[in-house]
Amino acid sequence: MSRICVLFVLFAVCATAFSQPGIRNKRQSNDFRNKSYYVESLIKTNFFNAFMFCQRMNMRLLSIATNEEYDHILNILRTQIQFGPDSRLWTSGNDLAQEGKFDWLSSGHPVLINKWLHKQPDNRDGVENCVDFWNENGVIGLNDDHCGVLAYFICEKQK
Ligand SMILES: [Ca+2]
Ligand SMILES: [Ca+2]
Repeated sequence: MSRICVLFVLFAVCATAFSQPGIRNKRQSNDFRNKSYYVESLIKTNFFNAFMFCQRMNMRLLSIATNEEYDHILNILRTQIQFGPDSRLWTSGNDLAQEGKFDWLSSGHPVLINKWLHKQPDNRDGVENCVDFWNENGVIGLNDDHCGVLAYFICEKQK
C-alpha cells in the first residue's frame, strides 16, 4: 500500500514538473527590442541546414544589426547555454557573393558591426565564407568559418 502511495506521489510530482509550459520557451526565447530569438544549443548542423531550419519555423537565421544586439546575443551565449571552448554558433553572415565583403543573408544588409576575433576574418585555406560565433580559448567573438562546419545556431523573428 505504501509503495503505491510513493509511486503516486512521484507521478504527481513529475506530472507537475513536466506540464509547466514556458520552461523550455523561457530558456530559448530571448526578446530584444523588436526581435525574438530561438536558440538551438542541442543540435549542431551546417550553415545551410541552419538557414533552412529557421525558414521552416517561419523565422530566419540570425542577423545582427547593432552592437547592442550583438551584446544581447553574447549574453545569451555566456549565461543561458553551454558555450565552452571551441563551441560554434551560426549567424547568417557570409561572404559567399563576394570574397571579403560580408553580408547578412537573412536581412540582405552588410555586416556593419566589428566584433571579429583577433586575426579574423582570415578566410583560412581560402574556404571560410560563413560567419559564426566562436569560443576561441575562452574568448567569444565572430569568425569566418567553413560553411560545412557543424555548429549551433540562432533563429530570429520580427515581433
Ligand atoms: Ca571568405
Ligand atoms: Ca576564420
